[in-house]
Amino acid sequence: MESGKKTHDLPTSVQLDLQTGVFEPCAMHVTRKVSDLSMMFYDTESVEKLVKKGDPVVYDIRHQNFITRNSDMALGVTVVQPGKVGDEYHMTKGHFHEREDRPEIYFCVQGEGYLLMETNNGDFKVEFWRPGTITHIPGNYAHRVVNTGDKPLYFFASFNVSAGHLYKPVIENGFSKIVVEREGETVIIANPRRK
Ligand code: S6P
Ligand code: ZN
Repeated sequence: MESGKKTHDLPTSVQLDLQTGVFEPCAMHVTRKVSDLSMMFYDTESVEKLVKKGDPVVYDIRHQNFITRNSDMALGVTVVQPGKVGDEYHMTKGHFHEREDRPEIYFCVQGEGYLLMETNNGDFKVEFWRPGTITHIPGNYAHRVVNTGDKPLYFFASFNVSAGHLYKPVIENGFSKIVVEREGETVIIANPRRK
């Protein structure tokens, strides 16, 4: 995720399109498809089918770092497309920060869904998200966003680059709960991948 090494000692702005979640200038843009999240969704058969059928986009991330001589703020905007893999809603990979003293602010701009958060000793928290919900995520909570709506969900993130991203524990264990559609209802259930 490292990008934008040059310094920003003078004030700098980017311009966000509030409808689409695209901002410019932008140093880093990554698209994650179903195949990039193959270890995240519990229904591996549905993952395989979707990958064969064209590997749809799950979300786009845009990051811009603002490195100065003595600080390292960054912003990210993530647009999660509506959709499901099997009965599990589209979601971000989710990660811990490498540094527990580096929290993050998330701001839901469009769409609706859930923010899942969990510590490495299993303290699980969930926030229902709608436009305007702003959440402070303490540095020791892994965080994942789930889009349960029928439109793109996008959110703004503010964090320090030095926070780092730790994906391995989430790849190996997932979150303790997942968000699925059952009998037409959105429900949060225990993750079947966890023993
Ligand atoms: C960075 C911040 C977000 C995510 C982005 C994608 O600390 O939490 O910008 O990078 O939402 O999620 P993930 O889990 O694929 O990095
Ligand atoms: Zn983060």
